[in-house]
Amino acid sequence: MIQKSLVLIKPDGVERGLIGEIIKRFEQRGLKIVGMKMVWVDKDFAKEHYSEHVNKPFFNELLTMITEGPIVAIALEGRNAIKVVRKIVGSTRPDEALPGTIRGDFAHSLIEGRNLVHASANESDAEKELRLWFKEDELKEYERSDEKHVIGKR
Ligand code: IDP
Ligand code: MG
Repeated sequence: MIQKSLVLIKPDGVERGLIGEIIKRFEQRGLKIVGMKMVWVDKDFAKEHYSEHVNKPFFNELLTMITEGPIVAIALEGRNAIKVVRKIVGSTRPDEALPGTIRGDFAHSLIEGRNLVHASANESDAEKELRLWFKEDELKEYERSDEKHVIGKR
């Protein structure tokens, strides 16, 4: 199934100069970038994005972390993109993330919720999150020249 997923390079990823390194990993895997922008969100927007965590003890810390600097928001498309993207990102806790994953290669602890990236967890989250972060005309349709090999027939 061809899916779209939302990835956010969180403020720690941007401030550490890892934008290119992170995007490269999705791009080289054959995932197509269909939307991308840099945004600095406020707490109200962050509350909406992380509404599922409103009752968690780390919610306030999470809001502070995600609003402390600019974020790169990326919409990715590919076959089973939601699962594939989560695999590339790795486990939530960097101390559990496997080497070879983004969190496993560039972090080792979850200080103040820092783990470099966000990735949609499932189809309904992906739909909701893409609607929140991107206007319809900010998502583009085009063909990558390697689609025959990395995606196959739709
Ligand atoms: P995910 O980003 O891997 O989907 P979630 O469980 O949805 O992980 O948590 C959302 C975000 O909240 C995490 O990426 C991380 O930034 C932060 N977070 C999760 N658990 C904790 C915690 O125990 N302490 C502080 N921050 C946390
Ligand atoms: Mg999550």
